[in-house]
Amino acid sequence: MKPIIGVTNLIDTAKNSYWMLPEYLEMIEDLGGIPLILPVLSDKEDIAQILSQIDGVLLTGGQDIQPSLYRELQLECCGETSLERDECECELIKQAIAKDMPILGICRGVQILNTIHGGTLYQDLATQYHTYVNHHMSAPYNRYVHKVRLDHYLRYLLGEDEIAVNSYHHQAVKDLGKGLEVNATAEDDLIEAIALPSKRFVVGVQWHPEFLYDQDEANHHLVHAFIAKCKK
Ligand SMILES: [Mn+2]
Repeated sequence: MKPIIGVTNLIDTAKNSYWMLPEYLEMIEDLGGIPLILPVLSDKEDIAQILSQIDGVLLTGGQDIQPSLYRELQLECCGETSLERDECECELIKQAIAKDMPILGICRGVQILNTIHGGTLYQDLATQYHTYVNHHMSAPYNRYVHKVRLDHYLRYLLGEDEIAVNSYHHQAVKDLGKGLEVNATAEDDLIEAIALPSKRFVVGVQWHPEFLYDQDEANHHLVHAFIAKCKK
């Protein structure tokens, strides 16, 4: 049986609609899982029941995290937020971690994993983190724009000290949350991946493996390892 991977829904507030980027789903299908787009739920017991039907969680990109969740006021430079999505994902992640379910967070996914553990975010790199590194590339996204140095679990998993990645984010981890380890840093020392070492597989990456896995061994291996951990 293939593992079923719950994929957090994308929300278009302006159009009042839910949507999905096919690359996330294709990546899971190509690497041995069955993707299932998760509804945006608010009831804790409903979330528990949904989690009992899936084997892993993929946290997708999207809106900025509401800064009040990391004890900051929302600055002008912060982008659009979705409290509906934040609240659902916080509960979903807490419950998934409690049952040691594998989680892979991408982009916003690494940011919410850090927030849940008490960490903070840069609300906008352009104004708060002056750097020569391009973290906000334009399409196509299957190109490499900066390198990351790997550490701890990711270095062990990928067997590399350094890999090249794409980069499309205007926010990033600032102060690391409790219990987390930094697993990758960019050339400008920005945190690019985190993991929760006390669990089987809770990893968040700031880059976008869904645009790289089919051309790049490291990202292929990362996502394949996540899906393999989701098998019962
Ligand atoms: Mn980056």
